[in-house]
Amino acid sequence: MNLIDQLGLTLPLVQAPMAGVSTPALAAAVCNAGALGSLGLGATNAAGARTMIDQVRQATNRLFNVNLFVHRPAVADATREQGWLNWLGPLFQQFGAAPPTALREIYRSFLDDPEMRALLLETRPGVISFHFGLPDSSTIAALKASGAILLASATNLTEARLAEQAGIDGVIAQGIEAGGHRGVFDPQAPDEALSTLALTRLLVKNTRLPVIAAGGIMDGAGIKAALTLGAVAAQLGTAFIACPESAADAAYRAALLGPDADKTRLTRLISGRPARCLANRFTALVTQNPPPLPDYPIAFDAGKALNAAAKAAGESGFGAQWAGQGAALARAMPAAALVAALRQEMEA
Ligand code: FMN
Repeated sequence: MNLIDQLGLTLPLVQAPMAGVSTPALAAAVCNAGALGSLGLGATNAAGARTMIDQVRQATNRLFNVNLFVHRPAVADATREQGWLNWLGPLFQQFGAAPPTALREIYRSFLDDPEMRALLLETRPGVISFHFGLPDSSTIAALKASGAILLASATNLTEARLAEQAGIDGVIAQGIEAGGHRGVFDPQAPDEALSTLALTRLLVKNTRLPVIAAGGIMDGAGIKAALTLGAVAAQLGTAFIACPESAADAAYRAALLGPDADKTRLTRLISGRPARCLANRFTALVTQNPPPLPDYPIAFDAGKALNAAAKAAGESGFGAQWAGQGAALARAMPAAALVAALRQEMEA
């Protein structure tokens, strides 16, 4: 059976997991509309994940996807962290606030989270996807034995081959156009910055895995293009941010639907890892000669604190407003209506 039939989809569409933005209500609405809804569990702990999984199950009987961050666990470095806080200090002052006195690793990698592993084996979500890397072979074997279909993001052929060798069932070809964090396994390695088009084709031709194309796809025409390239489905993130079911705040929605949404930037400054964001005051700091950043997600602790201070002073330009290159095509409509519109566009 092919992956789409295994997933029980009536439309080759995955709503991207979006930690902090996707919600159980969004995932359930997408599942009930015939596509694959996803929960982003990367920035939560096992207790938070349990609640979210329960909420999806109360709202749909269909399969859904849960997503984990599998990055190299952060290494604390007090000198870098203090240097970064010192550099951000004047910005905090501008908003009448003081920077935090220390930074924390605000969430754990799945590599370092046995409670999350146990929760997944207990609650048995039907689909589990990985971002930033792969779990160890015993965890992959245990999750597969629990019945889960496993997916992993890849940004180049090497990462896709590692996923294939590890026994992953499908690969998400994440192009440079994509909103949010790049799934690169090693953020210090040179980045080929492959487009969704080139990457999808590379993975279709050079792996045996079903490929799900992701990055810059906003409508039925984009999904059809991905299928023409040989993908079995498309994964859309930015397209779902303006849905009322998402957790995006008012400023994020306004920026996404505003006149400058065609301007996005890939930056490490917000979290410590490369991620695509709407151009804003935070992404503009790159021209100010920033010092070395703390490890991901320790740097994100500072980024979130700066955004909170700015927001409290009425400035929304420091938000992590992740968005892909197609952001200006975003539509503000309920998720079920958006999935129906995508279906209609694909059939046109
Ligand atoms: N991918 C993940 O695997 N896990 C995440 O938690 C995650 N969070 C994201 C949050 C936002 C707001 C966005 C826009 C993307 C996120 N991504 C995440 C990346 C998506 O999986 C996907 O690669 C991307 O949305 C595709 O590009 P598009 O946004 O142009 O559709």
